[in-house]
Amino acid sequence: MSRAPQEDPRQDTPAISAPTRSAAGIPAVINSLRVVSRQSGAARGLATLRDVNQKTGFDCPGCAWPEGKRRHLAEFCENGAKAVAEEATRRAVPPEFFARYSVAELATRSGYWLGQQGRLTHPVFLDKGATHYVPVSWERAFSLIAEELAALDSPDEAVFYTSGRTSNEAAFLYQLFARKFGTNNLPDCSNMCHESSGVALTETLGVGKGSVLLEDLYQADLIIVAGQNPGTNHPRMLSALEKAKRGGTRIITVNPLPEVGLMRFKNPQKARGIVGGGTRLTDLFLQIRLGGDLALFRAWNRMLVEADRDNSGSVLDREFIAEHTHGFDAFVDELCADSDEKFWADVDTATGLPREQITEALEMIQASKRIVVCWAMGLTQHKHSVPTIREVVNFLLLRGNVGRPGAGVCPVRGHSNVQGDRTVGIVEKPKEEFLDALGAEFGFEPPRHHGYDTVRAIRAMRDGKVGVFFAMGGNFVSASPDTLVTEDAMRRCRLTVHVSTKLNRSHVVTGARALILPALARTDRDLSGGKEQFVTVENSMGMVHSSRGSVRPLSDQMRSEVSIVAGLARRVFGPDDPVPWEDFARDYDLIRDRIERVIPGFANYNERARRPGGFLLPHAPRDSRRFPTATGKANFTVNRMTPLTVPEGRLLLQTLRSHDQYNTTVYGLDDRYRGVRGGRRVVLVNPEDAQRLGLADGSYTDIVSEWPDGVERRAAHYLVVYYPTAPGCAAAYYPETNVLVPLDSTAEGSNTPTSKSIVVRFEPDSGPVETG
Ligand SMILES: Nc1nc2c(c(=O)[nH]1)N[C@H]1C(S)=C(S)[C@@H](COP(=O)(O)OP(=O)(O)OC[C@H]3O[C@@H](n4cnc5c(=O)[nH]c(N)nc54)[C@H](O)[C@@H]3O)O[C@H]1N2
Ligand SMILES: Nc1nc2c(c(=O)[nH]1)N[C@H]1C(S)=C(S)[C@@H](COP(=O)(O)OP(=O)(O)OC[C@H]3O[C@@H](n4cnc5c(=O)[nH]c(N)nc54)[C@H](O)[C@@H]3O)O[C@H]1N2
Ligand SMILES: [Mo]
Repeated sequence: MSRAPQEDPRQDTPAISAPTRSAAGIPAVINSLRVVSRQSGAARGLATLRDVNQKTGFDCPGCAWPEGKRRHLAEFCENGAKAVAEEATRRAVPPEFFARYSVAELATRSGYWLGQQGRLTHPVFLDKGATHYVPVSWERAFSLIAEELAALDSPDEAVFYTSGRTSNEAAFLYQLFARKFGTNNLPDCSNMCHESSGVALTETLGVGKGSVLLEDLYQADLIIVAGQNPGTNHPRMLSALEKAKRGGTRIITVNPLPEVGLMRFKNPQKARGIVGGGTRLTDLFLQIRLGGDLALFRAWNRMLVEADRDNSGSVLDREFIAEHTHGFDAFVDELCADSDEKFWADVDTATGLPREQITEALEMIQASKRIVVCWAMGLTQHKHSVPTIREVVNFLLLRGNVGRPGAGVCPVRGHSNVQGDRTVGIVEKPKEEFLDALGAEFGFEPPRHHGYDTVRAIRAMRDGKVGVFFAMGGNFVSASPDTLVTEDAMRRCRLTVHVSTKLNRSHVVTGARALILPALARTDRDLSGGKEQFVTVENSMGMVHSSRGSVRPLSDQMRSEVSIVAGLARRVFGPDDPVPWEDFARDYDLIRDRIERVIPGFANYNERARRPGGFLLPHAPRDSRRFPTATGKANFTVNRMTPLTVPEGRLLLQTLRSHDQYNTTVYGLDDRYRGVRGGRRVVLVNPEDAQRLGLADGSYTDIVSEWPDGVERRAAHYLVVYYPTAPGCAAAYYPETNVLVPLDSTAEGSNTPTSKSIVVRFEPDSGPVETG
């Protein structure tokens, strides 16, 4: 395969200082105001910030963390402010930009540079063999797509990807379009994100979503935060944890890294937070090895079962177990099968935790009537993620910690509407009842066979089985694993289409022909059909609420995602198609009426969406301890422990987010809390490991991933940073290190790439990569 041009990693020159001691506070305020005024001009930026997450404003395009009841004038969040500033920027990428830069030239630029150019303003087209994108009309763009779709041998040769910012209304129309076209090939970012949570929770509790509300966090006696860095990725969660703490909740943090925000937090909302030393959030920090969580939860579970035996049944919630669960005996039998010696030897290897800490945590657990477990990518992106999360459920079931106040599962979702997109049908493995309802509502027979998830889509593209790749948002090329394989896969398509707000690498590593279609974003005023429209989104806790943009779009050529799908559908299905696509684009209420008829839980959608704060979707385990599983009960599961063995001279690498990025969108080159400035190619290594491996602090190295398929995966020119991570583990930023994640290394049961556990070795810095 011929490689697409790439940036030269040597232009990246990070500087390192000590990690900070607390998160947020004044530096966070200053930093975000700087970003806001640089991007949008101070006045436009501040006016926009005022509207974030207000009852009449737009939903923050940052994370999916819910808003509290009493919203502050601007519930302040540094990274929310950055997300808004990037979106509401006045910088534009007009057609002249594409006349100036060839696609090959753009491919040598970093993702950061591409994103910083500003908002996409006009539809542009790259023809076969052409060197530059040229402006194209919307009608011509739709015709080009329709022609390529019509030329496919089967609808399954088209792939329709979605990223998680798309509104419920646009997502519902988009999946309708794909299914009417004849395919369930609807991979989404969830496949790389919380899929493991969805799979594990559906199997055990019957609903693949979290079971707690904000109130539950405040009422919990204990919150366990495992595999999550909220100080950077869900900053508003820290305010909730702080509030819980003030009410007496204790917090256990499980993480290979001592993430600053979780350790100590200064609330920028409050004078107390801004001055003073901040609140100590974490009561007990368990510095676990990567992938050790299954062993940890199994250890706690075994200890609880044993304590229950010793204390004549007073430790477990026997009544709950008898009435509401299934599989308890089989679970206990397997859990207690190994000798103490064997069991604890495995726990020691997998977790690396001192036994006293596990016991200390157990005491806190036993002293707590109400427990919530929160998690994110640290639990979902491993080979054993599904069993790990099932074991978390076992842990909660043992003491009845599901379906009552102050207790439950809290998978903290990423993209601001990734949960809503799933709810309204963005899923490659749809349920029969959903397809029945969709088909009945729109008078067609939806395809029944399952479609490709993200990894399977890449394989199919690589193998020449996909002609058209269409993306509703996102940055497929950079977000996906095995970058070189994915880039090659993308280039084998006949047509690649991106509905986007900002320029990214997926626009410059393309199929034979390519289109970029500029979409309105969350912050933009949407006047589709000549009237002001609003959309709805669902947060991480199942609240659906409205979002109304207020910023004037940079060009009248930008269209809403709803009207893009509607326009394309009319062109593809022709004037006689009975679905009223134009009406939908003129009045989003009509789409909500249809969602209400197809998807349970949306009764009076239009009315309730207009209520301040929106409405809560039903969740049977949370609401009434009903568990819509195959057994009709909450299922205990058997999850055997298989500690990962890393060969001598190798480390386990996790790929994670810096403080200055939103997934593949890089806001800046600093990771303030971790003491990294001005660059991103750093690898954080435990000093003892580094010395053993002969890696000097501040030296440069190549990272080579080991996977038994004979392919060399190398990330060149990384600065070694001695850092207090768990022994045997290393960390580096996504998406630059996605080259190291083998496509076929995925989680069992969810097929999520194992972005948090890659076996790597280090080799001398190999010099610059070819850039042509
Ligand atoms: N500002 C900002 N906000 C974001 C995003 C962003 O990029 N920027 N992305 C959004 C999205 S899509 C998502 S999914 C979320 C991601 O939110 P996070 O999951 O917090 O994101 P990561 O940076 O991947 O961090 C993973 C955390 O898990 C820890 N970890 C890794 N492996 C393990 C393990 O095996 N066990 C344990 N116990 N811990 C482990 C890491 O040390 C790190 O603290 O954030 C969302 N919000
Ligand atoms: N190695 C590694 N890989 C990972 C991860 C990891 O931790 N490690 N994390 C995974 C996770 S959790 C996720 S969620 C995925 C993220 O995968 P994606 O969701 O595909 O990636 P993003 O970087 O969020 O997409 C950014 C692009 O979306 C477009 N965009 C932004 N807002 C809008 C909008 O409102 N409408 C439209 N149409 N377009 C918009 C912009 O053009 C922007 O360039 O990456 C995954 N990949
Ligand atoms: Mo995500």
